[in-house]
Amino acid sequence: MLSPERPGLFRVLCLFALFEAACLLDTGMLFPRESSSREVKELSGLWSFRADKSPDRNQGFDKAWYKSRLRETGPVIDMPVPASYNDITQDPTLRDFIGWVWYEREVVVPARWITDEGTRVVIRVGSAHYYSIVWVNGVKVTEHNGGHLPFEAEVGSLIRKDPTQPCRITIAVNNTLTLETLPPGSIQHIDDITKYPKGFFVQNIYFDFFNYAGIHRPVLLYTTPTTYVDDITVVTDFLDNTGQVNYKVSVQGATTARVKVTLMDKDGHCVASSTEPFGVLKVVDVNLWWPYLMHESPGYLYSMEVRLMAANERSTHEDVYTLPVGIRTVSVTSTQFLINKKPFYFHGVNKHEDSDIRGKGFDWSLIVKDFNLLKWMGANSFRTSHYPYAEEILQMCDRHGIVVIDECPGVGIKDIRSFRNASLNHHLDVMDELVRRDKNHASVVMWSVANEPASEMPPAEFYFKTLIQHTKALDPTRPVTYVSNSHYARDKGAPYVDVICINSYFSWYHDPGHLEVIPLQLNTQFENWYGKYQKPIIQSEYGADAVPGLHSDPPMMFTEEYQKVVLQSCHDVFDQKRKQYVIGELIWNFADFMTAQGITRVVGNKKGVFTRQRQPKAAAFILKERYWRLANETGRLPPWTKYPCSL
Ligand code: BDP
Repeated sequence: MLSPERPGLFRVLCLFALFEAACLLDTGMLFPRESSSREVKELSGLWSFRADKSPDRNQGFDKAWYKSRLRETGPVIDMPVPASYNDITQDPTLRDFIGWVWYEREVVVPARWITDEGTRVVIRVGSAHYYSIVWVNGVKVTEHNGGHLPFEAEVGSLIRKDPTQPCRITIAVNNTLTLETLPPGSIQHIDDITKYPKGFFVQNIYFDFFNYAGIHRPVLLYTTPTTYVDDITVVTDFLDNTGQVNYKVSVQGATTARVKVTLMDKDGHCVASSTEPFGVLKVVDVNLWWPYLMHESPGYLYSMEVRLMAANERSTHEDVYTLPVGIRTVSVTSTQFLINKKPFYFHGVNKHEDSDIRGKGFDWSLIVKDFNLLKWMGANSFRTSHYPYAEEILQMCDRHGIVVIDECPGVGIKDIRSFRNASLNHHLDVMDELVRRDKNHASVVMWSVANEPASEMPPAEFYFKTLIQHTKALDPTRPVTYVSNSHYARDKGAPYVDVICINSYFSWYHDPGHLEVIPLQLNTQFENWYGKYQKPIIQSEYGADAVPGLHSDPPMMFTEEYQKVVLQSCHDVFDQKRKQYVIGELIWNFADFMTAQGITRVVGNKKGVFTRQRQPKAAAFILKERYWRLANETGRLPPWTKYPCSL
């Protein structure tokens, strides 16, 4: 458990542990940023595309499609990157495709990248779902197991081999989920030819969102010098008015290099500096990073410029990387969640990366719209249900002060075979990748290792104990949780989490239509969990489906009125319990989203308070009123934000 009591010693220990943990990972995964020493070339746009519809989905490998231009090995179509491929065409077999798809793009690389041997050229894929293999000019450069997280490879030597040729990038992506993937799934072949066509198979999944696939986030080429800043780790603290930035810079490509670290405020003034690769920067009269609606200037970020100088016999290289840094602390007691030593109440949402046509494809317009809606409704937080979101989204959270519970793709761990070592090892690797990617975001205040696993099964105890301890060793500065919907007394992982997160759907999946049971059942739920574990509780999901435009009074399920009353009945109980140990409420869901087809889903899950096109349902106004009231009660707001109607 994180303790606020002995912050000084505790923080120093944490810092060393975090640096040790960072060393266990091979390399860093800094977000690619341009600087005087680094260039970035975005490869977003149209790529050539083909799904391998051969019966075993292996034709692409048998015929080595990566060796020549994709259009020379068969027909191709245009495919936007980033985007899920599923909803781009009118072809139902592509929407529901399972197996390998192939992407290809030729890139003209600046001549200097080729001629200058002192330049490292890296290809980086923001994420592709699920398993990816990357070739450059027919040579395999990397493969990656898992969606939602970035991967990269150095390609300089390959593009230098024949500078007269454009650089041809081929990426094969396979969306098949097995008992050992995260999320898990299983492939079921059905051989009964009296009922199913020959070769019929389905992908079974145990989670409630469409298994969108393809290259979901931007693909980039970027450069660094050959001696470069590979990773930076920061852990922040403060005492009275003085902020502390504990940092460590990892360098690759040289055994000796000089480092200059400069911390600048918003106006570009230097507030602290050092010439050591690790140490503590002290900031007098610190501007802390505060959540949205908790302070008049939320999301304050300093800039930490790391300048690296390395010399060899012939020349001097300089690498410059600038990291945004928010100075804040996070801690947990048995009844509170503290940010900067002050109680923080999560009034926010669960989201999905999901929209029409793009599926899970990265889209700035959608991201900015969603942030505007979050701020409009007075939400101060969200959970990245049920997988890590794009880094650009976390950067927005840092800047706007939106607090994040960062969840890994451990959703739908229901089959007992998914608790075996192979699954656990992969889950540990994914946590390594997630913490490595997101450790420096001020907005990220807690890790969630899973959503609604079968945590009552006997092997769940060892599984979650190992996973949570591993995550705490990776990052001792943040609390760790997983989201439960199992019975409080039988939940095997709860003793190991710092915060209890519970999902429940009273008068929906249980006692449908009986709104009157909500107060009693929700109250009992809280008392049971707190009584057994004495840990703070977040209602991490609650809600009801509403088909927009469906109305009834008295309220009936699936109408906007019913959704409203479910929310209001829960809010009454939250208001009693937040005076005790309930530290947050996150609505399920921010917006309607696509799911697999099934008899309980009407073209997707309709529990959004906004439609999939981001228009408000009646429930959005209920939440807006409530969240602004909570903010006015618990936060320190500037006059212009006091009344939402003035926005
Ligand atoms: C919860 C799941 C979430 C679902 C939601 C629902 O965590 O992924 O979409 O139920 O059924 O149990 O709407």
